[in-house]
Amino acid sequence: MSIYSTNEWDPLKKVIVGVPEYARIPTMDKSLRVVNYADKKDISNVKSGLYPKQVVDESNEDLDVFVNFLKSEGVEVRRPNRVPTGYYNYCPRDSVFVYKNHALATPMSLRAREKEFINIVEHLGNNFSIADNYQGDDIYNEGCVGDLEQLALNEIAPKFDAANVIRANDHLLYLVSNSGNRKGAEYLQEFVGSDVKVHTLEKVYSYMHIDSTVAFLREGLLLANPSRIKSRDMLPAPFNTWDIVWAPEPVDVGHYPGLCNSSIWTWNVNLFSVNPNLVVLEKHQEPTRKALEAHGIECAMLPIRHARTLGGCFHCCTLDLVREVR
Ligand code: ABU
Repeated sequence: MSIYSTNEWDPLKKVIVGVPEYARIPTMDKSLRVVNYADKKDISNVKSGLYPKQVVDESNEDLDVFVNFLKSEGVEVRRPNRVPTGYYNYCPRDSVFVYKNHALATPMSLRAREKEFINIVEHLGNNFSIADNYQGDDIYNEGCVGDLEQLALNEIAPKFDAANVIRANDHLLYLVSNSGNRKGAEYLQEFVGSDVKVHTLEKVYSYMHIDSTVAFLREGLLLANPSRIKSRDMLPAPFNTWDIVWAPEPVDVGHYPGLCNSSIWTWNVNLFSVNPNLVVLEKHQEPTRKALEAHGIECAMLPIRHARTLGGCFHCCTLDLVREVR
């Protein structure tokens, strides 16, 4: 089977691990302005262009350690093409949604990322489709700049990054935020069909992606970011009856000066499950390790120095292709 995965925790058999070469911050356009920088009134000091060589070299060192660990666990590892691209090939999670044996290149929120899937497509099997991606400028809401109550994407067409979604078999959790609108959730619901339910999480975190807010650890157990999920009632059913590990404050390992693409919660909530009893966690996150071990989850503590610089820890920089069929 070339791809098959329906949740975030079944035993991992095959995965794509991102690459840092040619990672860049694109030149400012309307999409980047509202999706990535809605919180900044003044963007005159936002850099664009390639990330520094030090970031690329150190990320390669760390990802090599991660890849070797996965291989030692019997996982087949694939990598994106190491070629120039509009944004990067570091987070394959963001561009392609895998469910059962289907892969969908989602209608990504940033223009510079619309074609990113091309650099992993050879690993996605035959059941691969590309969502129509609306091109009009009127999808972007400039009113969101400086106003967290407004989101970056107008509801005139589906737009979402694949990392706005996490999977729990017949139930998917979709974050409505700057990188995914409600129309995107409706599109996803049609894509997965009526046997599966797409639940939306709203007014929780307006910035990017769900995987620093909630992580599914196994059936009935999730890790939640207490700075965003203030009580279990904020989660839709069935997740509001699951056991919850409240993520401890992360240990902030910092970022490259002037380059930071994610919140501190990337360090711990953005972990990656190898199986229901083993996750990969950033090596300084001892408080989170203790919290997970209390639930019988072992943690492989690995380095990933530029998780905040590049905007992704172990969940973001992977895309699970095959998890063992239950
Ligand atoms: N790409 C996930 C980053 C989310 C965050 O900033 O918390």
